[in-house]
Amino acid sequence: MKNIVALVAATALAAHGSSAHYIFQALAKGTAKGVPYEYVRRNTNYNSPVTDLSSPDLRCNVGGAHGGNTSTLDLGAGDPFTFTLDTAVYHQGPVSLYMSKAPAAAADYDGSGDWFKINDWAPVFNGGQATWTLKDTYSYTIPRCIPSGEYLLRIQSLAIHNPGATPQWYVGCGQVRVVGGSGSGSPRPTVKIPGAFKATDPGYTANIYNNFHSYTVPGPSVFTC
Ligand SMILES: [Cu+2]
Repeated sequence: MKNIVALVAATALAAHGSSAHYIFQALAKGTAKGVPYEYVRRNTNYNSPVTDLSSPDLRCNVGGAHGGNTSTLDLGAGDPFTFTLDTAVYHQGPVSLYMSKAPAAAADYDGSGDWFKINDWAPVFNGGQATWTLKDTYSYTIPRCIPSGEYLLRIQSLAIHNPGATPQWYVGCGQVRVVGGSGSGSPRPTVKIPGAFKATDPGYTANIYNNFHSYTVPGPSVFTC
């Protein structure tokens, strides 16, 4: 068993050094794949992860603090949307969706306000095996009850494939204008980013190769209408 664990770890390290990582590049309405960087802020760190839990880059990736050349996508409350990557996510770990309402235009917002979570793709445990949702597209819907307005719509892959090493965050932010929202209140619970994720979070320190039978995705609980 030890040898299998060592082999898995070595394979993960090899993959890490030799092949491309992945970038959340596109956002579109429905299940379309979208155009890279039309509605997703362009990052400047190629496909490298963010690893510093105290960095503002955790919000929208390196280079994603503002949306100068990024358009804002109109979505109705309740509409489906899809994020597409250049390469499918292949590091094990949860994928999560967050939103944060901009004070005015999404393009001008740095994401320093309140964030709420709208979905987790957590592992499914079956017969002692964990299955992660590792894909090149992630589709979900805008909650019907949130206030109309402009938001950052953030997707995150937390890579915990290499226990003992620093986990990696692959993140991207789309800019959306939500119309027809029925909610006038503020979705809860909210967190700040950075700040939402701690080095002591069980979902951050988990060893997915050793006695892995349950998992708690880092961050706040998922907001539902
Ligand atoms: Cu990697």
